[in-house]
Amino acid sequence: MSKTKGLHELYTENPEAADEIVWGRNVDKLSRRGFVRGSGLAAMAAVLGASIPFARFMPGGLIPAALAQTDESFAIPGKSGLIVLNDRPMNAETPAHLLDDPVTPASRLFVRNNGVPPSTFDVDPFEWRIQIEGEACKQPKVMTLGEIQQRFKHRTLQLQIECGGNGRSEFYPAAKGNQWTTGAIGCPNWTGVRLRDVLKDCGIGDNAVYVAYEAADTHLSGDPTKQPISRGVPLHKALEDESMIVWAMNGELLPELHGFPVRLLCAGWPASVSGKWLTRLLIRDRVHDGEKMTGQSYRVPCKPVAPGSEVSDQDMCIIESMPVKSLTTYPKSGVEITHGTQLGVRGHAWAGDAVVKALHTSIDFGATWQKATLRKPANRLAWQHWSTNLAFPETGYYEIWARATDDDGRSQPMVLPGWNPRGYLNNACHRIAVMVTA
Ligand SMILES: Nc1nc2c(c(=O)[nH]1)N[C@H]1C(S)=C(S)[C@@H](COP(=O)(O)O)O[C@H]1N2
Ligand SMILES: [Mo]
Repeated sequence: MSKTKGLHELYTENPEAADEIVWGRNVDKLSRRGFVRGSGLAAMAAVLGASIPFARFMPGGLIPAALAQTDESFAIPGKSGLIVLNDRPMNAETPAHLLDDPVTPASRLFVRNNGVPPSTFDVDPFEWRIQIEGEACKQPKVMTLGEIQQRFKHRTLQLQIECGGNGRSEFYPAAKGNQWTTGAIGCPNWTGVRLRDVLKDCGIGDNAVYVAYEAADTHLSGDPTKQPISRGVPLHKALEDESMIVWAMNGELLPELHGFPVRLLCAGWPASVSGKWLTRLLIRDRVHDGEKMTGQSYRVPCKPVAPGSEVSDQDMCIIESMPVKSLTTYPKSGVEITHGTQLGVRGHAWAGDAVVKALHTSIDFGATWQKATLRKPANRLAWQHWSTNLAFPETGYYEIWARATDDDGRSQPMVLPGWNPRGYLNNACHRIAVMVTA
């Protein structure tokens, strides 16, 4: 498995050629319908160490999940088992099987920084100041976090947070940016106050359109006139019950990496709208134009485009709700079971602003699907837990595919959704490998 990275590159460049190179160049490696056949199939089975009972349904150009996942981990203070994708800025994701907890512990929440985090470990949280102003703010104010905590009602909600680029690594042609696989998602409990309560206290003008944040982190270049990121949401999203200013995660003060002493949380949208180390809130009379709001950042083509297309800035639209998605968090991909035993399988599903209505699994590469048990969310915008028991007809290599459907009838694509230049919104079915032995 030391060649795993090479395998990804190979498949990203040209999945069909990769099948030929990896599984054998000659013979009928692919049938006309694009399934792996003949000596190619034999080579794949040899590497996996088992036959593949549902090979007839297995699409070509697909790295078996058993080979697609690595286990490298690096040490980040307060984290365990995360995979580091970049160390400046710090970006680290969580392997799927480490996201098994119903409520994500701080030690297993992914980290995404765009700049250099401020050093906040010795600040007094009560004295931290947030400026509230902007063209559409009637009474601009400066409030300390202490004041906010005293004046407004506290609430605790479980809210999902997912990077807009989660899943980017699978797009072809490849998109630049952190090569997230599936681990830039988590769903901790957050404690704070409603963003709405604070905004209303400062007077929301009739001309208000957008609410934006600025923060205390600094630009990678060291240039003090540049901000690493400053994004926002339309007024209606900012005013939702679940949009919060938070200072605690899972009952403890926010970890430094996650925005200590205070951050925004607007769940269900790309997590880039949830500003960490919050210093300023702007009630704006126009769509916010801060760093990473404009150009191609956190935007997708307004109309679908062919893979690899160049899209001009004016044809790119800001991403709002994240799409329906799910993960299998137990068992870990690569699990071995003996033939005849049932396998208990579970995970989470979420759907941006929507609710997940059904979760199906398949053990035959998507030819047939079985309905799993799906629980209601702890509250709106929390992920939902699903579970099921699966039986396997004979020994061999299987993949479990999980597919969620939201209350609008939209479901996850089996392989890849619409290509876009920056590689956002990949909500393809998560796949795990299972080996059934005699
Ligand atoms: N101030 C600030 N806020 C930020 C960021 C940042 O770099 N600086 N990154 C954003 C992005 S792109 C994501 S995905 C989330 C990640 O949150 P986490 O690191 O707490 O998991 O924070 C968002 N808020
Ligand atoms: Mo992100």
